[in-house]
Amino acid sequence: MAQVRPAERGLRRVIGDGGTIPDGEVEGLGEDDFLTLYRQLVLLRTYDERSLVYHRQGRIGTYAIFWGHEAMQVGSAYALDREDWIFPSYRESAIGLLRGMRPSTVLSWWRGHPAGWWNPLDYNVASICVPVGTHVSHAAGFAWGKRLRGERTCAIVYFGDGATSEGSFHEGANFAGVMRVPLVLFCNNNQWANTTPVSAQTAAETLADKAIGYGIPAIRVDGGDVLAVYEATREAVARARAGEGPTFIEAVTYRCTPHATADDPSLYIDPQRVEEERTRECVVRFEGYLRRLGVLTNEIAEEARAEALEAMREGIAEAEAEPPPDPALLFENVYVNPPAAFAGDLAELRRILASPGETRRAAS
Ligand SMILES: Cc1ncc(C[n+]2csc(CCOP(=O)(O)OP(=O)(O)O)c2C)c(N)n1
Ligand SMILES: [Mg+2]
Repeated sequence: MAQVRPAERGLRRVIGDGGTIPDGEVEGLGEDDFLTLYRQLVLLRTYDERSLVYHRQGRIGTYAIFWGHEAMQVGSAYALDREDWIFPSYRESAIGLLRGMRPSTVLSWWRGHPAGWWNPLDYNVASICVPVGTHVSHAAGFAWGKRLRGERTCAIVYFGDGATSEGSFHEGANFAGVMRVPLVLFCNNNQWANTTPVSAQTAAETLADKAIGYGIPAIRVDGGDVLAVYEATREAVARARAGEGPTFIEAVTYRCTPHATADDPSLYIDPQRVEEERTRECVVRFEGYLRRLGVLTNEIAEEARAEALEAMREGIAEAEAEPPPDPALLFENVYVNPPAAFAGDLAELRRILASPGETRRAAS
């Protein structure tokens, strides 16, 4: 019977604190892996910090900040093979960068521009899912299909603590459990769903407990520890490939930023808690680990940051150089035989876009 093993009720961790908690090791990881993980963390961190600036400069739209979530994304993605599939939520919007996607593509997505749509087959990364939790059942069905075809591929689906209250999460998890689907259910428990704390989200002791009801084994891990996340996901992937079915990973962290750029958490979050949590953020923790090992030098750290900044400069320039999209896109690919009214609506939209002053007058 599936269970959260007693040892898993606490959080797995590998990275110590440089003091009383000693550093652990992950079997099979060498210096090159460490530096790749480090560069990936810095790339995502830089993506996130620059995106906040671009938002404030009016260059991208509303943006879901993932500062502090990088270790969960990098550590888990590193445990996958290139052919494995990733189903991201809006919180993992830039995870495609770890598969070679250009920053301009993701920035275009946040600009609401069609250049931000990609062909999932190019990266084995599905579209970013904005509805909370609906992609859990998509991922379960997809991974089941892979199994039916006899492929060794597995899939990972990312979702938050709030998503575990959604019907589609439960449908997907139940289906995955019953059909022994090769799926990793990766829950980013950042302890907030918009303004709702996890204490008001569920009466369950842990989110991992929810998996047990579906016969899915669960692992609880420190979400700020990139190595512990990697190790947990590697185990889950091995189970999936061995035909043992899905695993639920509850990665626990704390959201130190607004939910998104449209949110003001000062209305509902204790700022002192946030300050404390920020001192334990995931990039600095991994840096400490690497420095204690003697693997990271100032030069490598500066080079990684400079490369990531350059990629972002190029990315925003490329995204802004895209010509405006054709408004006809709003009407295309919806119906095989579009209703007659669409033609008139599109003409009206073109007229409004051609004279924005008139739109403002009409709206006021
Ligand atoms: C089906 C659905 N309901 C509500 C929303 C509005 N909404 C967007 S994000 C969010 C909170 C989700 O929290 P969580 O699942 O913990 O993920 P996090 O944002 O913390 O990563 C809500 C309610 C939505 N996008 N989709
Ligand atoms: Mg959350």
